[in-house]
Amino acid sequence: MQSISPTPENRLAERPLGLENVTHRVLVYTDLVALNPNRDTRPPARTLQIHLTGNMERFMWGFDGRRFSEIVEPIRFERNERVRVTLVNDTMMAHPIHLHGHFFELVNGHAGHQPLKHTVNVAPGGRLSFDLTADAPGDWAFHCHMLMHMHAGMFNVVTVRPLDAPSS
Ligand SMILES: [Cu+2]
Repeated sequence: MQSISPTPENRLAERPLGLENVTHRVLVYTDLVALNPNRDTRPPARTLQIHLTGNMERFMWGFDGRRFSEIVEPIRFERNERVRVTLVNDTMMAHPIHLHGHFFELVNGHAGHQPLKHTVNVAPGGRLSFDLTADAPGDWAFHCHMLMHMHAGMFNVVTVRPLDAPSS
């Protein structure tokens, strides 16, 4: 592991890299409030933690210490289950993590009006959570949107099953 962050922490209220010292106003994630109430009011039935990992020297990136070519299992969700997913960025780079097929709610302190996102930028040494209702059956890409990171391994498949259940 290269340049590992010792204690990832919630950095949603901090300005992103490069905008720390500008004089104009900078919106941060804790400023975002959904205009409409969140549709799924169920508390998460389970939690899932995923580490964003890398080796800057070898330019390898991945989830939980493995790049995609080494990952044997997709990330599985039961259809319509409600899960709180925590992303822990163990690296010293930002990773904009993107989930296809769904909008998730960023847990940013505005319960009931959590902002809907499909991509969230995880600050270096940052950790954050989103609440996901896995309401889109199928197989979906889940990856860093820095395409060089994706190609270097920070990618996995999200599988939502069953395919044929009636949606609730
Ligand atoms: Cu990345």
